[in-house]
Amino acid sequence: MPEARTTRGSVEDVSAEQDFMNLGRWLMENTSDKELTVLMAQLGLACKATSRACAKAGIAGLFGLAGEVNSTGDDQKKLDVLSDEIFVSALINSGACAVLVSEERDEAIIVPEEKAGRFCVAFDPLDGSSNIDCNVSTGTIFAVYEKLHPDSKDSSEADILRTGTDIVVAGYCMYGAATELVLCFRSNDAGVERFSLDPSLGEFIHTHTAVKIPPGGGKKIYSCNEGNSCNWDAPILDAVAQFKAEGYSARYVGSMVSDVHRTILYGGIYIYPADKKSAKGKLRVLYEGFPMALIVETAGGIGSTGLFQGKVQRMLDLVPGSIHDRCPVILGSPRDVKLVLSKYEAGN
Ligand code: AHM
Ligand code: MG
Repeated sequence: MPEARTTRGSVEDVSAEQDFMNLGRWLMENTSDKELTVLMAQLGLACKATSRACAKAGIAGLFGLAGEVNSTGDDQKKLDVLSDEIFVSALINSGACAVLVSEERDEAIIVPEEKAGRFCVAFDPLDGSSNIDCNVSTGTIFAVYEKLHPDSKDSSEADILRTGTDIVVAGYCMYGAATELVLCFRSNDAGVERFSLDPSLGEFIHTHTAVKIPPGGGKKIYSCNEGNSCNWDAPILDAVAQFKAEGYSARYVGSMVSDVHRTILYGGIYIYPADKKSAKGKLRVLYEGFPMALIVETAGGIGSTGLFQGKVQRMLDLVPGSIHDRCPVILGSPRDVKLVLSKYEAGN
């Protein structure tokens, strides 16, 4: 008699290890907008290509300067330029984009009519450039908007110079020990979604849904470049002094994606304030401040500018004056952001 074969379970019993919820499948199940699905798939592809470029940079001779200066006056690295080209190509060829803003380009790209779609994307293709050459985590940050008049053939910077509350999808991809993509669809009830790149499959696999900052604020961590403290205003100095007095740990990678990712997962606060030298701070509104603020708010946190242009402001309510405009950034758990904001109130 042949041995009885193991009875297989039903389709529903297939374990998560065999049932891959990859990015493509997740998008198809979670948005009915085909054009947006194609766009997000192309963004995912560009993230994978950038991850690959970062991973093989040493071997391929991709460390070092490209010899140019970008839109905000920083020296461009070879990987800055390469990742910019990867994202621009993927997005234009998606057929879903009308306007593109990249940190690495002075001007917005208005996509030619024959390839244009309904969406506008602002992105920093490889944020944390100072960390590239020593193999410390970097990331991509992006914000997707729908055109003001989706049916119109005309597109301009005005389609993207809007408040952060108009963002349709915000996301970032971290090129760290693992490559992780984090997405936040404004209209999706699920909230902040995490995907990890499985290098052997070459696919982003969905790992966590509705990610939230730990209740109560999580670990006591403050994250800022304290080397700038001699130029900070009194409320930021007071708040950081209080964090230290209360036994907080300092953690600062110097890559916004890594520092914000840790803040969401562990708790605490990330600060890049305005200071005496930079009245608007360092970080860019459209492709650094806004997408991170939307993700942090959706995860239950707060994204503020602190005192900026005469008032304490919710970051997402800003209207950028130009595509590379900057703003101060104070984001993280309500416990810690409220402490900073209380210092501004006390100073009034
Ligand atoms: P970049 O876009 O030129 O890479 O600058 C943005 C980065 C952020 O990732 C990071 O939070 C910040 O700059 C670090 O700045 P600093 O080196 O002044 O601490
Ligand atoms: Mg950058």
